[in-house]
Amino acid sequence: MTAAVIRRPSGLPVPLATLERAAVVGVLNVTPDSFSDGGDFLAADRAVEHGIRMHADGADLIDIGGESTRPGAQRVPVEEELARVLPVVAGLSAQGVPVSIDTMRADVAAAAVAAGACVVNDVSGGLADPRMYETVAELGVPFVIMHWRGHSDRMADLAHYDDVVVDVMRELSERVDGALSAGVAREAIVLDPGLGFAKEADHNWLLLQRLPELLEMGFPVLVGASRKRFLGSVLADPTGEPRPVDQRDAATDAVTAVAASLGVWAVRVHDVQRSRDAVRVAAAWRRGSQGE
Ligand code: PMM
Repeated sequence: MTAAVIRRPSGLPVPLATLERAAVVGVLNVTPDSFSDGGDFLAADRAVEHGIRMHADGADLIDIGGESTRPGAQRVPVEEELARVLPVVAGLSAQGVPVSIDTMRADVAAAAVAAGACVVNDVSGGLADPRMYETVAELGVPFVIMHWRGHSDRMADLAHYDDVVVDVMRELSERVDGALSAGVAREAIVLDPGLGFAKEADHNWLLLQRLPELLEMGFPVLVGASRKRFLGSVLADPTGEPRPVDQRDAATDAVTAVAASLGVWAVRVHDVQRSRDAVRVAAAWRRGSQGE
C-alpha cells in the first residue's frame, strides 16, 4: 500500500508549493507571556534574528503571533498586536523568509499580508472576528482553520465532547462552510485539530490516534503539538510531576514523525532542527527510499 498524497493549500510561494514532505512551521511568538517562548523575542530585531535562524535551521515557514493563547491568557489590544507583529513580518519577508500570521483579527491578518505574510493562521478558525472570512477571501492566501471553542480565559470550561473526534470534525466543517460562503477558496483551506485548545489530555490523544479521519476530510492538515501540556503529562515522573516545558522536544519529535508519516501538510514546532530531521525520516519512510 502506498501512502496517500500530501495535500497542501493552493497559493503557497515556491519552494513551499512544491515540497514533497511535511512542511516545518517554526513558532515565533512576539509576546511577553506565551507558554514556551514568551518574553524571548519581544524586541523586533531579536525576533527577526530568531526567525532567520529558524529558517536557516530548516523551517519552511515562520508563524508569527502577537497574542498569547496560553490557557487563561487575556486579549491584547489590536494596536499592541499590530505593533508587535508587523515589524517582524516585514523584517523577515524582506529577507525572503516565508511568513504566516497567527492572529484572530481580520485587521491584523490584512496588515500582515500587506507587509509580506503569505498564510493566515487563525486559531479561532474565524469565530473570534466576524470579518475574518471575507478578509481572507479578499486576501486570497492559504487559511488555517483551527478547532477552537472560546478564548483562552474560558477554554478549560469548554472541553466537553460526546466523541471528541466527531465533534471536532463537525465543528471544523461548520467553519469551512462559513469560510466558503464568504468566498474563501476551498483549495486555500487547511484544517487543524487545535491540540490543547478546549481539550483535556486524552482529547488530544484521541485526535492524534484518529488523525487519519481528519485527513480523510480532504483538506491539508496542520498539527501543533509542540511542547504542549499533554506531552508534559504523558512523560510525568513517578510522582506524577509533568515533564517541564523545556524538556518536551523528544515528545514533540515523536508527534512530528508520526503525523508526517500519516501525510499531514505541516507541523508547527518550536525546535525546528529536530522536527526537520523527523520529517525527513518520515518522508523517506513514506517513499521507501533515501533521496528527497
Ligand atoms: N498553538 C498555539 C498557537 N497557535 N496555531 C495553530 N494553527 N495550531 C496550534 O496548535 C497553535 C497555533 C499555542 O502554542 P504556542 O504558544 O507555542 O504558540
